[in-house]
Amino acid sequence: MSAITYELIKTCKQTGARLGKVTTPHGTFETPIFMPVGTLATVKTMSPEDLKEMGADIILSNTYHLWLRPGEDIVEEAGGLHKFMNWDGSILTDSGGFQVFSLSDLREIEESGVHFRNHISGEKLFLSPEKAMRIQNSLGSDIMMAFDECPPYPAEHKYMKDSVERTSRWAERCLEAHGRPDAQGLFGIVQGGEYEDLRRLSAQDLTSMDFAGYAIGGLSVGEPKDVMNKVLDFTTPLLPNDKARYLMGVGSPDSLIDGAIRGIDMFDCVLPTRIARNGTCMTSNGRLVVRNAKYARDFTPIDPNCDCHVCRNYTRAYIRHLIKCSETFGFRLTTYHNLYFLLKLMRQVRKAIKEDRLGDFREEFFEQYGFNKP
Ligand code: PRF
Ligand code: ZN
Repeated sequence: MSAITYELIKTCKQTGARLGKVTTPHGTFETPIFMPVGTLATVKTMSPEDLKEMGADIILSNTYHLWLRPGEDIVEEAGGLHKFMNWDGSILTDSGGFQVFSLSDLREIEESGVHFRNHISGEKLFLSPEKAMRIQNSLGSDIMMAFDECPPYPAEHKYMKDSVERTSRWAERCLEAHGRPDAQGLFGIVQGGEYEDLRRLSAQDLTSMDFAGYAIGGLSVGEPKDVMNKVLDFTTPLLPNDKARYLMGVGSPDSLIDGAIRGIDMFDCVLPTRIARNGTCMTSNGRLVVRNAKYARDFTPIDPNCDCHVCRNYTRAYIRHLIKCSETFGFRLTTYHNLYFLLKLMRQVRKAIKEDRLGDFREEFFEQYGFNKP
């Protein structure tokens, strides 16, 4: 019995989007779903109680960061990541592959793994498929990710082909090294950039191996939105219908809707939490930069159409004041609202799939958010 199961409940007659149910050792949730990012075993400024209250079922954390600080041995000694951070919902951990490539400038890829430098201390480090599995086994996440390479955009076809083939060999080694397959699920990651033949090759390689689910990596790395949508158009049909599909690092409202329409079930992104700490809010009428001077005397909520705790109790003027003064409570308020906004958007997407009207919902949402404006 796999640690992770996916059940397809229905597909939207208007768009083909999937409504599903994922079960992990820490619960069951409906998909499509958005996963808040808790890189260092905390979703910055949020308590696990906040996350529960806003309706989060699963959060993401990072192998790379927890390996460096505090060290996976300490997390394991605490009884695993769930106990360590007091979160009893589901947890997905990224493998460290992407973080090595995005955070470290000095790196050397070889068949065995990647040599690179610690982005804080400069110390020499080495990460491999086996090490990434061992660390994630110690963390005890519900869903672990295979150790992959995410090449930059654009990358030449030849480079991408070699990379995809190496990622497939690494994927096999990950399955081999996974120590707790009945307690933790392992997802494979399809790469291949914008090249259809390489996405096909990667998907064929990985779906011939027994992963608990499949991610699409290497997107949202600087390519235009229509390139991402085209890649999804030809990649998701290559993945099995009876396993979850996860689009890595994507979290803008338009991409969540357009990804769901293309058959994606799971998403994560630092966007809502990162822009929140910079004073930017997602609202039903588009982005609102609450730091702006024009909100100094605005005693209305961030989003009058939002029913979150923040919008029911605090004003733009107050939140602007806190953020201008770098008061941490201000970051907390904008973070809470932004996460609530995306989690609610996904609830609306699931409801629209149930009612076979996700296409109509997309039109209405885009119109109000301002995506349809020239
Ligand atoms: N691979 C891994 N993590 C990721 C990505 C990837 O390609 C991306 C790409 N957007 C985000 N996070 N392992
Ligand atoms: Zn709100």
